[in-house]
Amino acid sequence: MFKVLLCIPPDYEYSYPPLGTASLCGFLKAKKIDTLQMDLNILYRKFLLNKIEADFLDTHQKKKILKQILFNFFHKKLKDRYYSDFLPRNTDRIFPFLPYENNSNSSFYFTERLLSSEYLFYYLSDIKENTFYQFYQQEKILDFLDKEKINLCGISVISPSQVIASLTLGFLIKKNLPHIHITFGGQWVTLYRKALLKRKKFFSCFDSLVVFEGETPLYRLCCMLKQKRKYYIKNLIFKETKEDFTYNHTEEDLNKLPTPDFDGLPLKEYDANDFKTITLTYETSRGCYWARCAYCVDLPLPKPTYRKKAAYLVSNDIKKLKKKYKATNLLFSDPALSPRQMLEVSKELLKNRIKIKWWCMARPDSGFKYEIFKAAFRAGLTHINFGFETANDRLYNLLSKGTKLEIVKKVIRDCKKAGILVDLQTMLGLPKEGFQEGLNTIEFLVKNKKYIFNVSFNLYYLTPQNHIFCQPEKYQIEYKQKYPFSFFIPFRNREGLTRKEAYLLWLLYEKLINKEKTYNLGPLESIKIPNYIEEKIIRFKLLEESIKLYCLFDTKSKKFIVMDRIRKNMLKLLENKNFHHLAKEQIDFLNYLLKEKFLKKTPKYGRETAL
Ligand code: B12
Ligand code: SF4
Repeated sequence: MFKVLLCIPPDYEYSYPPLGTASLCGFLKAKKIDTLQMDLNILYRKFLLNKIEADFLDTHQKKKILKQILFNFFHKKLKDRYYSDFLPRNTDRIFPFLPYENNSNSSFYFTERLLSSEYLFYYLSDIKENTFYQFYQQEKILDFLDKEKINLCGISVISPSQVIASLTLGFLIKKNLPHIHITFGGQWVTLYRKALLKRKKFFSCFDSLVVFEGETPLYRLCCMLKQKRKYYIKNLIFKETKEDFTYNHTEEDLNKLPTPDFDGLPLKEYDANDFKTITLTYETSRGCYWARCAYCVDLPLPKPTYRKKAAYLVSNDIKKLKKKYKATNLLFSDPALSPRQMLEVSKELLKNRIKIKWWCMARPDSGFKYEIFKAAFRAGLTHINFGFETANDRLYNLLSKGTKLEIVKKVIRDCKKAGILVDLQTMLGLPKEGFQEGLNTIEFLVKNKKYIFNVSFNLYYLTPQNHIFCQPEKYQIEYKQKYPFSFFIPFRNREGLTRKEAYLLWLLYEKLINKEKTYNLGPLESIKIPNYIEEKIIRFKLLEESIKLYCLFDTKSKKFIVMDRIRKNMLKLLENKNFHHLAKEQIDFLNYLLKEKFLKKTPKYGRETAL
């Protein structure tokens, strides 16, 4: 019997089950192909969690601090390894400005550099240094593949942070179980298909690549392997293939796609889920009905055709997902849910009395009316993440956003009025954005704060294959892509804000919005560390190195805070008499404590009490 294993390699985000392999799994199973699915990303996190020595912390708490521990570990250790230069450092002039906190061996930074270095293959098979290799060995992944008699192993590479782990796995399987066909697919493979075609050496980690959408090509690949012969399949690249399928690839008819199949994924272990919630990822459309924003990061050129699934089919799928997986929540991963689709899907959910909570991403489009939001709210829509970006009509025009500030205002008010939370994705440092325009954005956000639940800021970063990347002259930017696999491309905004100015504006917003918190702290003479707060040590061991982190642990509430290098200051700080004499780092730390609710406000006296 022909058997397929689809895996999600580390390192990726842990909040939601990714939809790519689930969609492929549903498709292959509907075609009677025996298919298994495995989330190695979640397993790798467990592998790392086991390296934390702190018996006073439970798994949930360890998960919460893993990122910070890894950050510290990679920041302080591994300074004299052969790959140390590829690890991002805080002193680097590029890394601190990237919108990712990951500074480890899965960071975008490390990935793009290692991929272009002579050490790549050495690292891939370096059991002493490659933590992914160590993980696969500990998990006995080869034994599993062998025991399950897998014929085709599909690796889903969504993000650059999964690339080194994917290549390591591919290399390992090809060396030890060469009869297994390995194929890589996913957004990363598609984005870098031209660069991959030039790296024939990489084919020692896989046999084929599937670019663009994967359902039909993967099924055809299974048929081809079963027949033991080779023929031309659209979207499928072998070592000898020359075509990159940019203008000649298949796209699926969404109405013909079966319900995604999440079997095999550890649904309870994704961070958006707990013992009461099961959140799944689901799409009602592919491509974007607008598809024109110059900075678009989600859908690189060439843009996929916009296709939506009929609302009654969406509702059938959701009914099945509720029944099979006890799904309580859904993330609609459509890059931008259209007003019409939102309304039609909501009507179907209401008609069929399907109770589920969902959230989605959308553009502030004039088509969104209060009535649509109201229907969607009744159908379970809890919040919308809007691509807001800026509060300037000039920039909306320049970037082909197809909206106006007046429309944005109305959309967010209607949304809030209907009971749906408004989340605004905002960018500062856009091409040609002036300082006054940045201020306008901040002013808009502050003035409209009662309608806005959350603002997510980004300093604009240049990514491959969008209109800004393809027309640097028009957008007055300068860049040089040093590494063929880079995702963030350092650039100069010739006519716009510098990174520093953009960052300053962001800080200004934080100060204005957190005004009370920042300035009303008052004297701190009353703060004493209560005796139930204990100082504890967390140890983390990896690659024969170890680090110690200090933490304050509240033995009553079981809350803790990792302090590390600010430990000494912290102790002094809590005894300090006057807040206004504190150094900036200390103020930041205090604000952090406030944010994390380690300090509770007592408004009556305008003072803070510890924990
Ligand atoms: C929803 C979404 C999210 C959600 C949920 C993610 C999740 N767990 O599901 C949230 C908001 C949490 C998120 C977060 C991030 N995301 Co995101 N996200 C998306 C988005 C919009 C949709 C993903 C989706 O569900 N697609 C639907 C599925 C069915 O499509 P698919 O995964 O592409 O799979 C198809 C094909 O690629 C292929 N395929 C996939 N795997 C395989 C495997 C094999 C073997 C084969 C043959 C084929 C194949 O077949 C599938 C079916 O056709 C995409 C953009 C997009 N349009 O896809 C970005 C995208 C995946 N995200 C991206 C990024 C960078 C991030 C972040 C890192 C961003 C950030 N600022 O932090 C974080 C992750 C944080 C982290 N620590 O890693 C990038 C990845 C970059 C790249 N191409 O290299 C994308 C592509 C957008 C982009 N271009 O920037 N994201
Ligand atoms: S609305 Fe979103 S997905 Fe559509 S083009 Fe604009 S940025 Fe891209």
